Amino acid sequence: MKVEFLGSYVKELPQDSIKEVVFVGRSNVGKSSLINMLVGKPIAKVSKEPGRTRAINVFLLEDQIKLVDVPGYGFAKVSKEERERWKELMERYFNERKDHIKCVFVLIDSKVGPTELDRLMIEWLRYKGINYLVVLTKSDKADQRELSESLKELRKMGVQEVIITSAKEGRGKKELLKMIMETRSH
Ligand SMILES: Nc1nc2c(ncn2[C@@H]2O[C@H](COP(=O)(O)OP(=O)(O)OP(=O)(O)O)[C@@H](O)[C@H]2O)c(=O)[nH]1
Ligand SMILES: [Mg+2]
Repeated sequence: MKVEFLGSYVKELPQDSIKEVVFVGRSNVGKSSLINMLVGKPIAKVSKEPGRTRAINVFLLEDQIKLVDVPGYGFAKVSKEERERWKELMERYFNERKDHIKCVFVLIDSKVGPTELDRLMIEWLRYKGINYLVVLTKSDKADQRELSESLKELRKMGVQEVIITSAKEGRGKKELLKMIMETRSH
């Protein structure tokens, strides 16, 4: 799979009109790992400590669609200023890139289930009218009961369609890639 690093953005945002899909979610939920699993190489930095990714990192897949890795939310040890900066960057990103964003993948830990911040994220995307899809991560770490519980919680929030993934085991790769590649031409 052809993949290319296009850049890291902390202030200025991309100006092109290439379609993109975005990976959002709690810090440490597995955004960068999932991108690496999908493209088959360690192109996005995976951190041992949460809250490391401070910039928006952009990758171009097959010369056609961009994968966007954004900084995670909900990391307790982040200062108030940092949180404000994150919020400002995200709002600007979604406002400026709205027309180019084909889908936002909202990553949620299979074992933990949706947190309050995930709820807010989904509410906000609905309010903005941005297309999104919930992706459960790290399924290898959750047992059947935990997985069902997470799915139940999501259904309560009105989320019916979910893709279950594990970056470690490659679960969900085909399904998600198919979705991304189908997205590119619309
Ligand atoms: N067991 C298991 N561990 C995973 C999986 N995906 C990610 N991890 C681990 O979870 C930790 C965080 O992964 P990242 O991919 O850096 O998470 P992130 O969401 O990009 O984190 P930030 O950039 O800090 O927001 C790392 O230690 C990964 O090795 C998975 O599918 N299974
Ligand atoms: Mg990351």
